[in-house]
Order: sequence, then C-alpha cells, then structure tokens
Amino acid sequence: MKRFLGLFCILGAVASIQGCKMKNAGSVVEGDAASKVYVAPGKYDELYNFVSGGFNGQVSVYGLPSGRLLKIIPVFSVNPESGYGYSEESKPMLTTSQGFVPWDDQHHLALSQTNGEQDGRWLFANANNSPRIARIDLKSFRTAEILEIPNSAGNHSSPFITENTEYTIAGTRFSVPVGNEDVPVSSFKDNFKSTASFISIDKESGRMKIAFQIILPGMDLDLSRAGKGPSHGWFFFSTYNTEQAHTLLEVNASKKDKDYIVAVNWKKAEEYVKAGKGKKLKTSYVHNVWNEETHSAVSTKETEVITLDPAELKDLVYMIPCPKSPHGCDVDPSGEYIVGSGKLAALIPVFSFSKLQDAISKKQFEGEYHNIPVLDYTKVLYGEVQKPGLGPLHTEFDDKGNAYTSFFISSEIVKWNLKDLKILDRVPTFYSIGHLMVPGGDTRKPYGKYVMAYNKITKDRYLPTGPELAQSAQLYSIEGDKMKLLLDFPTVGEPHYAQAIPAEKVRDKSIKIFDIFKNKNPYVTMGEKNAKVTRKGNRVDVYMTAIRSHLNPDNIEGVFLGDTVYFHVTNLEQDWDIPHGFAIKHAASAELLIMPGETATLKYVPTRVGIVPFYCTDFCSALHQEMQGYLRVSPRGAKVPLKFGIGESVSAPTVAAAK
Ligand code: K7E
Ligand code: CUA
Repeated sequence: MKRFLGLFCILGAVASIQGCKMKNAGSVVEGDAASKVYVAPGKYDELYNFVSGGFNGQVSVYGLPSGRLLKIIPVFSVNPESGYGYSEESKPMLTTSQGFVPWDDQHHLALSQTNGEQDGRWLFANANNSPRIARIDLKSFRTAEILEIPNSAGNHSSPFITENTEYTIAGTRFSVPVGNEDVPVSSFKDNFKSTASFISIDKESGRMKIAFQIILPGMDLDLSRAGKGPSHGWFFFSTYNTEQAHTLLEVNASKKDKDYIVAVNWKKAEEYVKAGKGKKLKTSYVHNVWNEETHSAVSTKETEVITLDPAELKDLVYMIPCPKSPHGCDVDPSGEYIVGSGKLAALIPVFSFSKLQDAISKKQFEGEYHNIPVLDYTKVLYGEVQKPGLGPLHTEFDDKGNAYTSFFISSEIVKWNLKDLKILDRVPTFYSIGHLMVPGGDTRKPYGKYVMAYNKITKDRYLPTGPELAQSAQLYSIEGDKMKLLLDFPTVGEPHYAQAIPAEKVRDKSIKIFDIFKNKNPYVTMGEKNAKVTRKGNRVDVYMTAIRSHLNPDNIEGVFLGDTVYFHVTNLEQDWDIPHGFAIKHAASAELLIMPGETATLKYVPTRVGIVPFYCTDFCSALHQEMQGYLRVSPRGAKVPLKFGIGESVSAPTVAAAK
C-alpha cells in the first residue's frame, strides 16, 4: 500500500516540476509555423475538428488548421443561447428514465464510417454521468437522437464505432448491480457487474437501438475500440479494477500487475441472439428522437434489453492480460495491432490480432476470470515499446505505419513505429496531455498531416483568468520525420477525445434553411395572416411569426396573472443565416433562436401585473432593434378582452378577436 501511495506522490511531483521547467518552451515553434496555420480571411479551413466538451456537456466545432471556433453544438447540457433544453420542443431530448437532466459530462466522439472510412453523415457522442449516446446529424449540426443506456454507470468506453457503422458501443466505467439494486457496496464481488452494450445503427436513418448487452464480471471498463479489416467483428475494451475493489481504488485497484483487455466477438454475439440464447431483462430507459419536420423531439420509454452471459456462452469473450490499469485500448489502421496503455506501466504492450486468433484456436490460456478464458500474455503479444515515457494514455495512428502515444505525466507525444516498436520522436505538450487525435487516426484510412494534443493543464500559456484557466488544444505537423508544433488555442470545456474530417466530406451537405412548406409543427403559423392568440382556460397560445423586421402580433392584451402563455414563434424567412430570436422580460428560462422555416415554443408564466416587453435577440436587419412588442398582464378577473395584432389591427380588438 505504502509503495503505491509513494509512487503517486512522485508522479505528482514530476508533473509539477514539468510545469515550471517548460516555461519558455514556446520557442519550440519554428519560423514557418504561422504560415502553415494561416487561413486567410474569407477562406475555408481544411478540416472540421469536433471536440468533446468534457464537463461542459456540449460538442464544439473548430476549423483546422486555424483553430477557429465555428460552433458549439448543444448535446447533453441545456443551452440558453439557442433555447436547447428550454424550448418546449427540445425538452424531451434531455429526458431520462429519472426525469429531465440538464447537464452531463461528454468525453468521446465517433464519426460514422463506411468501409472503415469517414463518411461525414453522423457524429456520435457519449454522456458519462447519466449514461447516454447522442447522434448528431452533420447536415444540420444538431443533436438528432439521444438513447439512454440502462444497467450502466459512467458510460466511458463509448461511443466507439465499427467500420461500417453497424454498432456504436457503451461500456460501464462503474460496475453496478444488475437487477436488485439495493445491496451493500461491500457485496461488489457478488453483486456488481460491468456491461457492454452494443447499439445498432440503422443504415438509412441512423436510428439507434440497443441490440444486446453483454454482462461481464464486476470491473471498470475504461475505453474501447472496434476491430477493423481482419479484426472486424471484434471489439476491445480496456479494464481497470479487475481487483474488484469498491473503496480507495487509487490503492486497491492498483494491486495486480496486470488487468485485462476484454476481447468481444460480436459476430458471435449476433449468432447467439439470433439463436435465441439472449435473456430478456426488464429495465427502463428512454429513447429521444428529434423530428426535423415537426421541429420537435419525442421521448419514448423502453422496458427491455436482451442480455448475453459470456460465462455460459462460449467463444464470446476472452481476456488479454495488460499491464497496470490500461486506459487507452487502440486498434491500428490495419486492424492487426491492439495497443494497450497502462497508466502506471513503463512500457507499451502491442498485441497481435492474428496471434490472438491463433492462441484461441490452440487454447493457450493461463487461467480463467469468472469463467471467462484468460489468454497467455506472451502468446498474444506482438511486442513491447520499451521506455516510451511516463503515464501513457492514448494512441493514434498515421497513414505511414506510425503510432503516436500521449503521456500525461511526462507531458509529451511520442511517435513510434508499429513494425519495429522503435521510438522515432518525442515533443513536449503544454501541459499534461490527455487524448490526442490524428484526423482519421481511428479509421482504416488516416488522413495524417496533423496530430492534435488535448491538454488538461495550461498554467502559464495564456493570460491569467483567475483560479480557473482554459484547457488547450495544440496542433502539430506530422508531415516530416519530426513532429512540429504549429499552433495552440484554448478550448470550450475540458476536451477529451476528438475527431477531424476533411471539410469537403461535410461542407456541401450542410443545409441552409428548413423548408417552411414542410414545417409540420402543430403550432406552426403559415404566413402572417394566420398569426393569432387563443385561450383555453388558463392557457394562452400565441401563434407568432418572425420576419424582418417585426414580430406578429406585437401587441397582446387580455392575459391575466395565473395564465400560462406559450409563445410559438415561426420564423418565416427562407434565407440562409437569418435566424430570429425571441426573449420576454423576466422569463425564467432562456431565449429562443429560431432557424429559417422553423417553429419553436417558449413557455412563459407572468409573475406580476404590468406591461412586459419582448423582442428579437438576433441582429437580423437594419431595423432589428425595432423588432419588439408588448404583452399586457392584468389582474385575474379584470375586464380586459383578449386582443392582439400589429399596426392598424391593434386598435381593432373586435376584428382581431373574431379572427
Ligand atoms: Cu479523458 Cu477518454 Cu474520459 Cu483519457 S478519457 S484523457
Ligand atoms: Cu429578428 Cu432581430
């Protein structure tokens, strides 16, 4: 125990010394770096870079190589800027089996693939805290779907993807009791399980569905990757805490010399499911789907999953011993090499998929882990990268047979060769890198050219901003033999994994407007002449239109304390980049940002008698500032008739009321 605590103290000290030592390290940037990242005004970037937001819960989009922030896509956290999670239409997106959840922790991203190459259709994102996977549509850059994962906690090894987007994955970081939940924490070994959920993706619509869940022994599934090429049909998960500790994991989960990489044969799993070997398990989770025609989400309750037990079903799961609590578990572009990164290991083991197949067929096992065969380490090992650095976390690959591993403690990226496992180069990162990313580096066809570092600590890199400093991304050229730092920029939230894709695979599919004639929102107002206000009991519905430069109606009277008012705002514009906003004084929610052709609804409950102004928040025209109006709120029981209108019609309440 002492030994481990001691080790952590030393590692901590190394990290902080690093912090000071690197103070003037900015000089490692060479003279031509600026020209390599300069994207002239009006010119487009070469790549889209999608970056996880960590505790921000969103996904941000940068252009590369410039590092310019293009957009923040609201995914797992409410976003008052756009009304995501506040508008009536979008609230169901953030619904879970436990009700509305306004925040999450977003770590990993996966772009959809066809034949092992990025196809630019969808981006998948995980939520760690309340286990979910989101699908983002890259035509609209909006969250199209969120699926909750039952029997899971800490959905960390997620949402990695297979080479034809057959499945995206969700693995539990926390083991939890499956079935009866009310058990002592100390009964971990008996009652707690980890689960690997395989989520199928419809080829046309992208719709997700939990195909099956594999119930594994209690341990922590950390990261995962799909096999590709020859290893297509397999999924690999890194694990820690195979000691099955339930307290002081810092010490108790570092006792064994080796944990495992779990190798799952998912083609076999499909056979078992087809043959009816799966068990149906009652549970509850929700599935939220955004409809682009109604401009609203529907949340559906699901009650069942199919589970598979690898202790009973043979040839489904194998365990590969891997040193020292591996974090990353990465498969190279050829599909032959599986790289495990033991956080406390002094080497990087590289496993061979063909040797794995061979060892399985020859039954070269060194034992069992809860009735699952454990392969002989030496029989599946391709080789070890010796003395690579301190604290390896993640590995990405280029198109020339090289691997790039991030080292948190020694704060560097190390380039090494996959064939001879020799170290070729190392560059410092500023500071304490977590993930790294080569565009397409997780596919069969890496784009190469750049490696990005996503760093946890920035210290002295930017102007101080109080106790909390930005995290950062750093761009390095990998075109030559040596890596070269080109640029760094602060990120939104804490970045973990990221993806990047050549711009042309996404750019031209990007939609510019929503067709107003296809708008099927039940509260759409088709044209200004249909604008109206209706009352049913205490509920008032305002059917409002927005077009440059007025909201219609812009005068509303006959609303009383105790009413609930729904503003359904339809943006009648059919021009690119002309959203309108809607905000009303003292609304206890957000604004709405309504895209051309879209309808969105803000719920507003008046809290006092008086005149309440509302206005458009997005500077849409020369007379944007005039795009405003008034709502009159009267005491309950006051004799104020319902009237609404704009211009002349305001003074004709009877005409308006008769509409
Ligand atoms: Cu940041 Cu992928 Cu959550 Cu490693 S994990 S750093
Ligand atoms: Cu519409 Cu400003």
